[in-house]
This record gives sequence, structure tokens and C-alpha cells, in this order.
Amino acid sequence: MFTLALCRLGATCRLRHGWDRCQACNCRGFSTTARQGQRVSLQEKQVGADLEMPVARREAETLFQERPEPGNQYLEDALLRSYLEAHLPPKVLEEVSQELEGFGNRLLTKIRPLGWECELNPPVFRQYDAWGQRVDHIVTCSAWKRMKEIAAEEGLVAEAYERRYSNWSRVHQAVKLYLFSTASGGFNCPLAMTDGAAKVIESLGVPASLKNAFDHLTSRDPRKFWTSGQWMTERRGGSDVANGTETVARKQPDGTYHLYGFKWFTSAADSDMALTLARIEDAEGHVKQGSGGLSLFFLRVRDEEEKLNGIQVQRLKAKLGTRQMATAELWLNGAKAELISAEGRGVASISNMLNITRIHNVIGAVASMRRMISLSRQYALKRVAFGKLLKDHPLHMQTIARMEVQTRGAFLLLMEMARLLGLAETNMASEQDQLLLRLLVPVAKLYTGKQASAIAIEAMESFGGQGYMEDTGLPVIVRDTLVLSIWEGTTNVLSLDVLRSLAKSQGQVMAVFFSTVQNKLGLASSSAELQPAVQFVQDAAGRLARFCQGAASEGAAPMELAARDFSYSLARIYAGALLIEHAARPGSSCVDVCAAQRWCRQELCPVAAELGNGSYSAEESSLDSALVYAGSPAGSRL
Ligand code: UCC
Repeated sequence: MFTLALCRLGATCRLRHGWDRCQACNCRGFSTTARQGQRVSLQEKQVGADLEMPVARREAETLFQERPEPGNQYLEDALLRSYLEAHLPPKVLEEVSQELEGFGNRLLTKIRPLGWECELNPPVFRQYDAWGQRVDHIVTCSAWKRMKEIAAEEGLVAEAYERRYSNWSRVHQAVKLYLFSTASGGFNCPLAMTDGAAKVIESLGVPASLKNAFDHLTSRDPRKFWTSGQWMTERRGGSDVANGTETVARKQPDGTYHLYGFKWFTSAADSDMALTLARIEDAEGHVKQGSGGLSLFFLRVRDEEEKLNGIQVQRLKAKLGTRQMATAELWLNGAKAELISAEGRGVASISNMLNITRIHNVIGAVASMRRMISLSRQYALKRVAFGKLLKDHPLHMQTIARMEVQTRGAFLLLMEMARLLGLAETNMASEQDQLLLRLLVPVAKLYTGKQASAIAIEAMESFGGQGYMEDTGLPVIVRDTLVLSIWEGTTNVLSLDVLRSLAKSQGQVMAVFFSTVQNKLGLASSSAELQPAVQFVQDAAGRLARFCQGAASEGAAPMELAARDFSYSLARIYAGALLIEHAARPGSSCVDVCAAQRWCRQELCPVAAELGNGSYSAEESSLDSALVYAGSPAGSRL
């Protein structure tokens, strides 16, 4: 009876708001794992009985399937908790765990429903007021505004800059953002850029002119908190920023600049401020082309009277996903701005922002994977097919287990970056740590972006047709995940960034990579059950080292062709070492060991395998074009 009543209530809610919304208003409070366990066994007993129920009676029920309902995300995330237990000092762990449990409750009851409101009420663009005045107003819903307040209250940016937990502050922040991500209704995007802007300002030594902005960006006071945009993309190129940027900056007598140009994608366009690139005009009105002509500017979006700062909004973008968040085309028509980098050092300077937003991208990717698996595994406890629950179908469990292994590798990559970033920001990082961080950011971003897209789609499929239904909320997660391999640098652009980090360090970064992997594997030396996994990683690292030696004599072109496979190899080998390290710690579980073993059974060094196939030769490369253009008019001209 009780179950039935809940089901009915659930059905009504779902029609209005989708699963996640429903979850919060079903008045059940927080589910604990134990209580869920009881419900599951009850459910199992009911399976047989339900199948016996007369068809007419079953058809009369308002709900045919029960929704999956994960509980407190922090409490239900075994890997997250074991990572924190393994790494955080005891006092920090105690405080952080308490806070995260409370945050998990807030997410479940308050924040996730707001996120759903954001999805249902996307921003709209109002260009003119009733009297014909141009206002260019991006109207956002109240839930979106509330999300901004919550982000401040929870210190989702501030945490990283206050450094309450010294070098562990970044791990703490990353974990909060990871929990927040899929509940945030897209607000993780402005937070990524806000964090990135704060990082740029901090790396400049917080100059007096930017102190006010820095205080706003890192504030915990909802009335004071600002978000920032990152306006990089113009019509001629989102990847090739160095050649695609046309915006010019004209110096004013007071030393400020006026910017003129057109920004083609500006995400979270309702932000308070932005960092953007432009070319400074000389006295004759000439600008320098290429990367060396770009400088970095700070600007406020609106002035004290809330009037746009020499900016016109052309329109909002019609995006596949992230629809909760306004992405706009903007004309800069004399926007007042402050030069904040050395002239011509704009790209190098904004790289500090890019590296932070890329880490946020990894956070978003791992969070999406975790959320989809949570929903999928819950559903498997409730959904009956072919006479038994999905969880009792070995093939179904194998599919989810494979996703779990991928997610675990991605999660540990994320934590490793956050750990290294925390060390770097508290002057505790060695030169090797810094090199490793520089390498891992593009590697993790490109790898997890792809993983997340694949897993989101696979997990959607695990719901059958239900997964494809808009009001389940699952398509929203899928859509929002698909952008992760695109924005903040596509997979190929980031693969080239991996090569950039090698070139810049003159190969030193690879020496650090190999020695770090070896150190991590060394921790498993006394574990017999981990030895096969250790062997797989060692073999792969050996093949990668031989590839690197060979590549050094081959020149740039083959290396560029190999860049993606090379980056995947780095990701798989490093994540393998991290999984082994985690499984080798005292008190690890058989699940940790199993995850390490399974991860390491995949091809860990695809670049060596593809080299063996001749994939990077000039002949193969020319055949790529022939394959792509076969049958098209362009094909005959090749
Ligand atoms: O803005 C966007 C959307 C916002 C929404 C984001 C929300 C995220 C939310 C996530 C939460 C779920 S999308 C815009 C995205 N655009 C990009 O990511 C740009 C992609 N393109 C690149 O990354 C290119 O590789 C460029 C632009 C960096 C290439 O520029 P250059 O000028 O051709 O490259 P150079 O000449 O190699 O590098 C110039 C300098 C060098 O320093 P120096 O001169 O000292 O040697 C490089 O070492 O910049 C340095 N540099 C870097 N340093 C370049 N990249 C980096 C880096 N990643 N880290 C450190």
C-alpha cells in the first residue's frame, strides 16, 4: 500500500517535473543506503507477485515502472569516500566529510530541483522594451539566480582561494564541484570561467586595479559574488584563436582601451565581467597578426547603472545542450576594458584560465558518468525484464560494470590533477609535479570528454526506451555531456596541446611521466593479485617509451598524426597506475582490485599498436584523404 501510494505521487510529479524534480518533492527525506537496501529486497519479493497479478489490474496502475532514485551522492560514492580517506589528513577528512554529507543532502533536497527548474526555464533574449528602446536583456529564471547565490554560499570558487585546507583545498573544491555538477542546471559553466578568471588575476599577483574583481569572484557573500565570462571564440576560429581573433583594442587617453569586434560564442553571457583577447592598434591603426598580436583584457559587462558596457547582444545561440545557460553572440562596440597582460602575451596569459576551465571540464565529465551510472544501477534494482530484475541479468551487469571501471579511472585522473594543482598553489609542488600537471590537464580533458559522451549514451541505453524520453531527465544529461569533448578545446586541439607541453619542456615531461608511473606501480609490489595489472602497465609504458624514442627521430608530421593515440596512451597508462595505487593501499577492497585489473586489460598503449599498423606513415595519411573524399567531386582532385 505504502509503495503504491509513493508510486502514484511519483507519477504525478514526474509528469510535471521529471525524475529529479520528483525525487525532491516526494517527501521521503534522504534515502540511506540501508533503507534503500530494505526497499530493494522488498522489491525483489514483489517481482514474482507482480507477475502473478491479473493483467487488467496491472493496466489500471498509474505507474508501470519505478523511477531510479539515488540518495545522498556523497554517501553513495564509495570511490570518492575511499579516495578522501586514503589521502586527506585525519582532521581535514573529518571536517570535509561532514561538510560533504551536508552538501549531499542539500543537493538532493534543494539544489537538484532548482537545476531542473533551470532546464525547464531556459534564458530568453529580450532585445527591445515595450517602448522600442534597445535593452538587450538576457532574462534568466529565478532558479538560475538562486544557483548563483548557492554557489557563493557553498564557496564553490572561494574554497580554492581561501586555502583553508592548504594544499588539499583544491581537492575539496573539486569534490564539491563534482557533486554539484549534474545538479547545477548548467551553473557549473559560469563557475568554471569564474574560477579561471580568479586564477588569472591571482597569477598576475592581484594587481590593485583587479583587487575588487578578485574579491567579488572569490566571495562567499551571495550579494557580492560575481561570475566571469571567457570570451575567446570569434567567427574565424574557436580553436585557432591566434589567427581567428579580429577584435581590436584602441587605447584611450586615460590608459584604458575600447574594444571593437564580434564574439561568436560567449557562454554564461549574463556574467558580471569577462576576460577577452584583442589586438592593440598602434597609432596608425595597424595591428599585429598571429599569437604575438594578442593581449588579454578585463572588462565589466554592465556599468553601475546596469547599462551594457559598449556591448550589443546579437542573439542567443540555439544549442544542442547546456540550454539552461545563455550563450550569446556579442558585438563589442567600444567596450571599455583594461589591459591585464603584457602586450602580445594574451594567449600565454589566458592559458591560466584555460587550464582551470579544462579541469572543470573533467569534473563535469566524471560527474556525468557517475550520475548516469547511479541512475542506471538504481534502475537495475527496480526494473523487471524476462522475469527477473535487471540486476540479475549478467550481461546487463557486465555493461554497467564496464562503465564503472571507466568512471573510476577518470575519477582518479581528476583527483590527481586537483591534488597537483593544490600543491602548485601552495608552493609545495616540485618542478616535476608542475610538469606533470601541465601534461595531465589536456590529457585528462580530452580523454574524459570522450569517455563521458560514450558512457552517457551507453547508460541511457540501459534504460531501454525510457532513457530516450525527455521527461525522465536522462536526455538532458546526455545533451549536456556531449559538449564536453568540444568546448575548452576539441580532442584534436588538446592532443596538439599535449605535444606543446612536450616541446616546451624539451621532453622532460615524459621522463617525469614514466618515473611517476613506476613509483605508483612500486606501491603494489607486495600484492600478488595486482601483479598482472602491474605487468600490463609496465609493458605499455615500455612500448610508449620506445615509441617516444622512435618519434624523436621522425619529425613533427608523424608525431602530429599520432597525437590523439599518443594522448590516449598517456591517459590509459596513467589511470592504470592510479587505479593500481588505489587498490594497493592498506584497507582497499576487492572492488578496487577488480577495477584496476579490468582497466589494465584494455589496450593501454594504442599509439604503439597503431604505429605497428603503419597508421602514421605519409602513405597512410594520403589514403585517409582518399577514403574521406571517395566519390565526392573533391576526391578526383586529390
Ligand atoms: O570559451 C569557451 C567556452 C566557455 C565555456 C566553458 C565552460 C567550461 C565548463 C566546464 C564545466 C562542465 S570555449 C573556448 C575554448 N577555446 C579554446 O580552448 C582554445 C583552443 N585552442 C587552443 O588551445 C590553442 O592550442 C591555442 C589557442 C592555445 C593556440 O594558441 P597559439 O598562440 O597558436 O599557441 P602557442 O603559440 O603555442 O602558445 C602561445 C603561448 C606559449 O607560451 P610561450 O610563448 O611562453 O612559449 C604557450 O606555451 O601560450 C602558451 N600556452 C600554454 N601554456 C598555450 N597553451 C597553453 C596551456 N594550455 N598551458 C600553458
